[in-house]
Amino acid sequence: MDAAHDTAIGRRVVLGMLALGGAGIVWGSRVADGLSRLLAPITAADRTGITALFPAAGGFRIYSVTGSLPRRTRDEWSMVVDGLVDRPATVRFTDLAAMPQRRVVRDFQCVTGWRVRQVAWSGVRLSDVLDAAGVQDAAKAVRLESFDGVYTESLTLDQARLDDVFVATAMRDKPISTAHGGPVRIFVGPMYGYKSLKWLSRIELTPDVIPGYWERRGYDIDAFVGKSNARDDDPT
Ligand SMILES: Nc1nc2c(c(=O)[nH]1)N[C@H]1C(S)=C(S)[C@@H](COP(=O)(O)O)O[C@H]1N2
Ligand SMILES: [Mo]
Repeated sequence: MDAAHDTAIGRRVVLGMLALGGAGIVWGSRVADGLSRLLAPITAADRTGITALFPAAGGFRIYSVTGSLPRRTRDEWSMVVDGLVDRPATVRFTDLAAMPQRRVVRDFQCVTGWRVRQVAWSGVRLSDVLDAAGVQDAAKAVRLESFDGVYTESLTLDQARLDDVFVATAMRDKPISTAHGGPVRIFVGPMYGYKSLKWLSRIELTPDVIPGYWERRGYDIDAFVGKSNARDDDPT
C-alpha cells in the first residue's frame, strides 16, 4: 500500500471516525483537534447513520476506519509474510491451523474508554509465525496490513514476540466474525485495542517501526495499557 493512499482522508474515512465519535468517546487532545476540524461539515444525520450500521456487540464497539466491513471466508483468506525474512510466504488458513494453537483470556481495552473484560482469543502466536518465516538480523519491527486496504499497525520485534500477541483465528471460542476482523486478526494482549488490527493480510518485517494508522493521527506507538496515551485509564 502506498503512503498517499494511507494518509488520504476521504469521506468514508471521516464516516469511520464518526462511528468513534458517535460512540461517546473521550479523545486525546491532539486527535480531538484534528477530529473537530474534520467533523465540522458533517451533519447529525450522518452520525446516526453510521452508528446504526455498526451497533455494539457483546460489549465491543465495532470499528472500521473505512466505514465498511470487508468479508473473506477462511478458504478465500491468505496473508503474505515478507520483508526482512529468509522465507517469504503466502500463508493460508489451513497453514495456521497446522501450527501450535494457543489461547489467552484478557480484558480488551480501547484507548477511547471502553473495556470488555475477560475475552478469550485463540490462534497462533505471532512469534511462531515469525520463526516460521525466519526473521533476519536487520529486522527490528513488524508492519501489519489489513485487507480493508487502509488500516495498518506496527510493533517492535520485542513487542511482537510477547506471549500474548496472536495471529488470532477465534474469539470467545468461535470463529472471528467479519465485524470483529475475521477470519484472521491480530490480538495484542498488553496494548490498547487499536494495535489489534482487524482483517489481517500482511506481516512485513522492517528495519524500523513504521507508525500505523492511528499513530499517524496522534496516538502513541508504544500503546501499553495504562502506560501510554496520557489519559485517565478509567473506562465507563
Ligand atoms: N482494520 C481495522 N482494524 C482495527 C480498527 C479499524 O478501524 N480497522 N480499529 C481498531 C480499534 S481503535 C479497536 S478498539 C479495535 C476494535 O475491535 P472491534 O471492532 O472488534 O471491537 O479494533 C482495532 N483494529
Ligand atoms: Mo480503539
